[in-house]
Parts: sequence; structure tokens; C-alpha cells
Amino acid sequence: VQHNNIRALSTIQRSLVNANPASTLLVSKEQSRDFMALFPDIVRELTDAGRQQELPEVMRRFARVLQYTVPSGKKNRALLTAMAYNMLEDSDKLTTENVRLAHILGWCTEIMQAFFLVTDDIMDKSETRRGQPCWYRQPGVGLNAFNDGIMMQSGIFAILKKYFRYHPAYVPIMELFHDVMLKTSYGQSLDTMCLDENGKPRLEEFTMKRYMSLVKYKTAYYSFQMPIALAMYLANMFDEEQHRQAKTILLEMGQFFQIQDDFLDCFGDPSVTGKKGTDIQDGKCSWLAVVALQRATPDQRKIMEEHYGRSEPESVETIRRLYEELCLPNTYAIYEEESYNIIKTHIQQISKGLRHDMFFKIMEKIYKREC
Ligand code: DMA
Ligand code: MG
Ligand code: MG
Ligand code: MG
Repeated sequence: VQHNNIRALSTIQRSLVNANPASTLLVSKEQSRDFMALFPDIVRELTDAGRQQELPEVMRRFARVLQYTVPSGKKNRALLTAMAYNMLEDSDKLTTENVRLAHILGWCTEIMQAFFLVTDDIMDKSETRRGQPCWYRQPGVGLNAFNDGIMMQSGIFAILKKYFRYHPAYVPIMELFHDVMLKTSYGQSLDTMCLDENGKPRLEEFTMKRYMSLVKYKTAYYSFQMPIALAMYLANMFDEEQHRQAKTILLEMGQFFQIQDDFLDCFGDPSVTGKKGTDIQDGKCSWLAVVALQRATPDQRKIMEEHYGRSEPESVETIRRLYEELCLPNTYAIYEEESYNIIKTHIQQISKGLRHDMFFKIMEKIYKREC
């Protein structure tokens, strides 16, 4: 019954009825503070480790980029590693030093996320990110942001070397970063191929199958599979079958998460998400576009062909109205609930000694999210 009414509710009402209690914390407030307190050390390590002082203006620039783009997000990916490590490690090994290592891995993931977002915002022509102008829109930055992204990417490996060089998990951790960066870049590449050479969306290629593999690569690996695999390596868990089982479920969660992202791009509140949507203007192969095309009558498909992927506000509004006409907010609400239940069932089927409560906690964190 609630589903049928959901469309009639305003965003604000919807948040009162449905909102995820943002209070679902992955780690304690104290641990969160310790994690945040480590960031200045990470920046210092990358920008003034004595040996670098030949290039003071580069180091100032690097510090500025890191400060602007890294710590302002929700830090969910970093906190996933911290939370998983707390749950997976033997209690006698859960020392201050080891927890600090989990936090360092968390910051590496956040730096990775930041450099993908810096370049993503250029490619997507976005205006805002985390409630502020995108980095490339800062005065004097522009396309130089690509090099800032490369500095961040390389910096991750400098941090890993500094803190993990003699750690037994150094090589698997490093390989995981390399591997997942490559996968994410494949996803981003596929994401740019929604348009043909004339800049028109290739609507005939917007299938659910293509969509699901696109989002697996561009989002699910780095946002869910990697943070947990990092915690497992740190906790000395190298069993391949265990990693495989965790991956299966985490990639499912990652796909769920990107479907939410696509919904929020059009129907979310920018003052809550911190970013103005661009998927319609960019002609993206988004979940909304794929479902709309599945349902569209020939006339509605014509509307998609005419207006999708155009930046004029009238075209964007036309597409948004079409989505509403096709009851996509309702479909989304149903999808979100059903898929939450399916993922929970899959969590219960994990057999290889992985804690179910860890996966449930992740689901609680993202279910019904609004940012
Ligand atoms: C995000 O896709 C994927 C990566 C790897 C940044 P997106 O463009 O939908 O992200 P956002 O909505 O945050 O711009
Ligand atoms: Mg984007
Ligand atoms: Mg993008
Ligand atoms: Mg998006």
C-alpha cells in the first residue's frame, strides 16, 4: 500500500516515512575520530617527507588537492574496512597499531575514490560534489585536475610502501589496489560509451544486462568488494573460497548501491546528496533510463530519443516527467525493498565461516539511503 502512495509524497515527506536512520554507525564515534585524526599524517607523508623539498610548490598543490577532495565525503568505504577488520581480527591482535593499519588502508581507498571522482566529474560535466564545486571547477584547475588525479593514484602506492613494506599482506594488498583500479577504469570507460560519435545516446544498447556489468565494474568492486577484502588480508585471511563468497555478495550490494545512486541523481535532493544530477543531460545508461526503455510505449520511446542526453532544462524536465508517468519512483521503491530481502537471503547462504552480521551491517547502512 505504501508503494502505491509513495509517488504522491514529497521528498521531505518520503524522508520522514522511510529514511534510513543515518545513525547506523559502522564504527564507534571514538574510532571514527581516531580515523579522521590520521588524515593530516597521510597528507604530511605524501607532501613533506623531507626528501621531497626540491619541489615545494608541487607539494603545496598536492596537499591542497588532497585536502579539498579526500576528507569531505561520507568515508563509508574506509569505515567498511575498519568495521570489517574489528569484526574479523582475533581479539589479541586487535592492537592500536593494527587498527591504525586498517585506518591507513581506509585512507588509501578514500584517496582512490577521490581521484576517480575528480576525473568522473570532468567526464560527466558535473558542477558540485559533496556540497562544494567540483575540484576541476576551482579557479585555475580545469583539466590540470587529470594530473592531480595521477598524483593521488601514485601517492596510494607510496603510502602502502611506507606502512606495509614488511607486512605479510603487502603484496596481496598492493595487487588488489592495482587490480581494482584497472577494473574501475574499465567501468568508467564503458560508462562513457553510452554516447555515439555524434554525442547521441545509444538507446538500443541500454539493456539491463549491460547496465549490471557496467555498474559492477565502475562501482561495486572498489566500493564494496575491495574494502572488505583489504580487511580480510589484514586479518590474515587468504582463503580463496572465502574471498570468492564475500565477493559474490559484495558485488551484489555494489550494484544495489549504484542503482540507488542513479535514482538519487534524478529524484534525490541535491542539498542532501551534495551533488546536482547530470545523468539525463549526459545521456547515461542509468537504471532509470534502462527501466524506462523497457516499459516505454513507442510514443514514449520517441520522447526518450528526442530529449534524452540533452542539456536544455525543458528536455531534462520532459524526461523526469516521463519517468514519473512510468511510475519509476514506485518501481524503485519496490526494487529497493525486494532486492534488500534477496541480498539478506544470500547473506544467510554464505557458508565459509564469514560472519553474517558483518554483511547485514553493511546492508543496514545503505538501505533507504538518501545520500
Ligand atoms: C560513479 O559513477 C563511478 C565512479 C567510479 C566515480 P557516477 O558518475 O554515477 O558517480 P556520481 O553520481 O557520484 O558522479
Ligand atoms: Mg558522475
Ligand atoms: Mg560517471
Ligand atoms: Mg551518479
